[in-house]
Formats: sequence, C-alpha cells, structure tokens
Amino acid sequence: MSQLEKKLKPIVDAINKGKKVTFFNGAGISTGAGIPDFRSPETGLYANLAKLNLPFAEAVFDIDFFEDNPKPFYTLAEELYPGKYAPTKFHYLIKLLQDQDSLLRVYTQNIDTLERLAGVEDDYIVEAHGSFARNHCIKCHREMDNETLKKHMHDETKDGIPTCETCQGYVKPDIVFFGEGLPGRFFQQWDEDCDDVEIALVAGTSLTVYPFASLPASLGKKSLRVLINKEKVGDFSDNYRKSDIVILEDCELFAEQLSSMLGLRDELEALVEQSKSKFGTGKHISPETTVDEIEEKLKVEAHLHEKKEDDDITELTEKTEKIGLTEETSFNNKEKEEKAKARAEAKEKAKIEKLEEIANTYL
Ligand code: CNA
Repeated sequence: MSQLEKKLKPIVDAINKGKKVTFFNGAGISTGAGIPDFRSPETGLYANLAKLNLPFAEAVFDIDFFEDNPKPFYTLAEELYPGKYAPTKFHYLIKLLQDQDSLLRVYTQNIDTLERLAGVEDDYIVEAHGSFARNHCIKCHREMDNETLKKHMHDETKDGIPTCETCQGYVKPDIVFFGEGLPGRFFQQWDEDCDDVEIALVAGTSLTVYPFASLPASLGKKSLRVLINKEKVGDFSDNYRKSDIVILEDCELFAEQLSSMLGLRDELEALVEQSKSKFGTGKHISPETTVDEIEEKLKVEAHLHEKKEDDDITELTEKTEKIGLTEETSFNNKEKEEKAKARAEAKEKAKIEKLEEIANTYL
C-alpha cells in the first residue's frame, strides 16, 4: 500500500460505513481546469495583475475601488466568466459522492460555478462568495440578466463596462467583494450543518479569507478533518488535532486515488471524457510580473487582510456566540435545545437587521 493509500484509508472506511462528506473548497480545486488561483506564486492571479495597473492586487475585487473604476474587474471577468472551463476530476468526484448519497454539503469560495457544471445539485452547494449567476446595479440594486450583462461587456461604446439601464450605475455580478457581506444562505446553512459534519474535506484553499476560513477550525471533535492542498494552511499547520489527515498533493491526484479506492474510478474517467466534448479546454494567464512586484503586492495584501480579518472576526464572533460554532461543541440534548433557542434568536435578529438594511437603502 502506498503512503497516499494509507492516508486515504480512514476516509474510505468512513465513507463505506455511510458517513457523509462536507467539502470546503478553494481556488486550488479549479487550477486543474486552467483557472488561476489567487496566491500561487507564479501562476496565481495576484502575480498576473500588473497589466491592469492596480494600486494593489486585491483592488480588483474591492467594492470601493470598483465604485470608482470597474474596468480592471471587467477585464479579469472576461477571463474568469463561466463557460470557458471544464470541471476537473475533483469536481466530478464531488458529483459521484452526491450520486451515491455520501455528500452532505459543498461550501465553496469559488465563483467559477464548476461544481454546478459537474452536476452537483443546487441544494448541496453553498457559494460563500457568491457567483456570476446573477447581477445587480450597485446604485439602485436593479437586476440585470446575464445576456444583457455579456452584451454590455462586449460593447465598445460602453468600454466593456455594464451600466444600469435605469440609473446608469455600474452593474456587478453577485460575487462577494472585499468590503461586502456574505450571502445569508452561508450563515443559515452552516447553522444547520455545523453539528452534522462527519468528514470534512478542506481542499485547494489558503484559508486566509474570513469568515469562510474559520469553518474547519470551528468543527467539533467528532469530525474527521482532511486537508488536501499544496501547502499546510490554517490550524492544520500546527498538527492541532491528532485525527487530522494532511495530504500535501494535487487535488487531481487525490481525486484519482480516492475514486479508485472507492471503486468509482471508471465512472470518474467516463465523466471527464464526456465533459471534453461538452466544455472548452481552458487556458492559463501567463505570468508577467517580477518576484519583487509580487512581494510588494503580497505586503499590501497582508495589510488588507489584517483589516478585513479584524472586521470579519468581530462579525463572526457575534454570530458564533449565538449559533454555538465553538470547538467544544457538546451533543447532549439540553445543550442542543439551548443552542436551537440561541439560533432562533440569532436568526430573528439577523432578519430584523436585514429589514433595517433594506429600509435604509430605499428610504
Ligand atoms: P488562494 O488563496 O489562491 O489559495 C489557493 C490554495 O490552493 C493555495 O494554498 C495553493 O497552494 C493551493 N493549490 C493551488 N492549486 C492546487 C492544486 N492543484 N492542488 C492542491 N492545492 C492547490 O485561494 P482561496 O480559495 O483560498 O482564496 C479565496 C478567494 C479566492 C475566494 O474569494 C475566491 O473567490 C477566489 N478565487 C476563486 C477562483 C475560482 O472561482 N476558481 C479563482 C481565483 C480566486
């Protein structure tokens, strides 16, 4: 048995016993499709943004910057817009686990919708950072359909920038920018799922964007946590939990090996084969910046993250205090009842806050 097979055996045994998998996905699961991630040193987006003349790399996904200058985002959106890329073996592994009823949920930070394209159903997917599926005017919040958005993106008289047909404000796909809140469904679904996560597969993420990054650390001790990444990240770095499984391999290799051990390899390869005729082959953005430039960007990025983390942690602490996302999660009935009550109160409060927000927007 190879080292990798030895590491995967507890996961295979758990799945064969009927335990369900919850995925926590990041951009690294899609690099195999040709979509660059953010932070890989040579191929990541941040290493390739020099051509957009940004003051700092993350400005391209920063809401304040977008309000002033949406051009860099739309230049990049042209590259990232769904439709150009085929799902990877990792995405098809998720679909196969769904089909054999071994999937609880897929929490994804990705905006590429490849989980959907692979055939994972809506109910299983929580797109924590939104997606390109819908678009709204940032000024009057009216929706713009995808066809109109794409027409505007290719309209030279508009400089490729979609603008609201009612108020002329800039239109933005509903992907979550730095400075914006996460979709309500992220919190609601996590509230429902957090105690039920049996096998947590954390894959292709640097675990640096909060509050998403805090989910694996908030799991109770009954969860089997697995990291599949090119580097150690988050609290997996500290060998914090003895039962953790850390697989420092390519996600595609992991998908091949796990599917083989589950007896799903032929089906996986057949899905990949079919997808070749269905989708494009993808492409890479070529590296254009020097190491010095990358380091400079990373410094600014680190500063921005610190600020964002402080804001997010304050928000998350308030939420987690109420919904009980603590590591010392206990499962006796009295505590469950108390937690359910706290969750109901938190939901009610969130509803009132949302109504106030809507009222403030329109009054
Ligand atoms: P990230 O910060 O770029 O981290 C990616 C991680 O994946 C790194 O730790 C890499 O070492 C690792 N990695 C890269 N390729 C592989 C691979 N083939 N196998 C295993 N590990 C790999 O990306 P995160 O997702 O952590 O950051 C969150 C951001 C990225 C979210 O807000 C996303 O919206 C955003 N993003 C999404 C996409 C996409 O939708 N495909 C692309 C780029 C960025």
